[in-house]
Amino acid sequence: MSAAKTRAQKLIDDNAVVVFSKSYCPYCDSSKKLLDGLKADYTTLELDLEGSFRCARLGFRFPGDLTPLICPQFILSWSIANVFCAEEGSAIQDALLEISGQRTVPNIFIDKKHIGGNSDLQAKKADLKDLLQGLGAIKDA
Ligand SMILES: N[C@@H](CCC(=O)N[C@@H](CS)C(=O)NCC(=O)O)C(=O)O
Repeated sequence: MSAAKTRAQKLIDDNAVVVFSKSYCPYCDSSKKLLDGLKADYTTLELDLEGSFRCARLGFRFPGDLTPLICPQFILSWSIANVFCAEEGSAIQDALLEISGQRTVPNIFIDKKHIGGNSDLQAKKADLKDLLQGLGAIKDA
């Protein structure tokens, strides 16, 4: 199993609710809004930010291609990080296709079961709170 597939599968296995997402994706936002509205305790992985480099000095996370503009002293580390990390997000997306048959985001799993994308989650709206409550995946008030 590839490292990306192992990572994706572990997230699915270890968390009641997982949303594989992209930070700019409006469908992902809708799904997260629905879950937030229910006070759901969920895990999200932003696939487009997986190739980024954490700028330790500033403590912020930037997309990899902006990092050298913001903290030039990290150019070398950035290059190395990109070599090792840039493909991670799309590798996870490929792995999700193998796991679920779906490549688009959001790609949502609840109780290790593949739910689908945003439209599939929205279609479950009426039953979602009960489902999450049963899994202990609602944050305490
Ligand atoms: N009908 C889907 C639409 C999802 C969709 O089109 N997502 C876009 C991102 S906003 C996507 O995954 N595009 C391909 C990609 O980013 O690789 C849903 O309800 O989730």
